[in-house]
Amino acid sequence: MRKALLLLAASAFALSACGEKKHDDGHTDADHAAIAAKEATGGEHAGMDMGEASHHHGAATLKVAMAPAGAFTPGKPQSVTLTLTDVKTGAPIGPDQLALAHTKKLHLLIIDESLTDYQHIHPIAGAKRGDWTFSFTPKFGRKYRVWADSTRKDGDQEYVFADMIAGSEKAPAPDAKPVVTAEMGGLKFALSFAGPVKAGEGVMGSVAIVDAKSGQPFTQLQPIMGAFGHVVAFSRDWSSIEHVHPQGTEPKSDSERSGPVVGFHMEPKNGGIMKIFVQIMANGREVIVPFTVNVSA
Ligand SMILES: [Cu+2]
Repeated sequence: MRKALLLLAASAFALSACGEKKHDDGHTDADHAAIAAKEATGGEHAGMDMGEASHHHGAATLKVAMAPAGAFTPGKPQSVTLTLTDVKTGAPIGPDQLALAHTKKLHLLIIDESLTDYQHIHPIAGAKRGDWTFSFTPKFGRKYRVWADSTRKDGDQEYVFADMIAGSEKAPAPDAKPVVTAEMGGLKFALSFAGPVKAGEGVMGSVAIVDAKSGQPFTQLQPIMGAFGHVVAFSRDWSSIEHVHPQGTEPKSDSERSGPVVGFHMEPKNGGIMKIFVQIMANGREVIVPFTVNVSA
């Protein structure tokens, strides 16, 4: 029951040139492994202080820290080692101690301070227990927050974060202009809610998808990470990630298709601007659609 309610979120590379990225399977692990392997041989540790103390979301039992192999350059991949430990004992946490959630053991939801450069990455467990590696390409030379989403085999789903400094640039405030429609990857998306979007109140949201050319409802959504759509939301103060629960049945096989609506349920914690990212797979392409809504206090 719990598993069906696990949030999973949008995918990586929200702001690559056209806001979408072609994937064969929706994951970038192979890329990460290749880059990590390459950099492991020639990379120098710049000794930069990138990680910050983890903060806990609810009763978190995990702690993350980030150690990039060197300084970040916007637009260039950098290898990062994430350390996952038990917050009380400091013991390293490896993949055998984590449960699969949406086909992965560890999901990273990464967002810059302006809440525009959203990336969803799956790190690879390293040789040393507790080490996980991934490649990160910041769009901006500024501060990012890395939310690690995992579920201990003997525990509940947890989000813990650490910040990653990709440069000294100051981030602008998140754009407050509401955005509820988008056109990407040959599809048009329209976000709506069944009621008012208020802090502390649950609400059903849905994203209706039509073919951009024909205007016909799009019913060929492909499974991605064990669902037909993943939604993640961040509040303006950068302090929280919202638990968003997908609605509808999950695919049993890769050949299943769905559409034209991706439904979800959420309960915003804070009033103000909220950025919502919806990830879908269509025509073999992964698309991340950004929306902006105003949450009343
Ligand atoms: Cu993930």
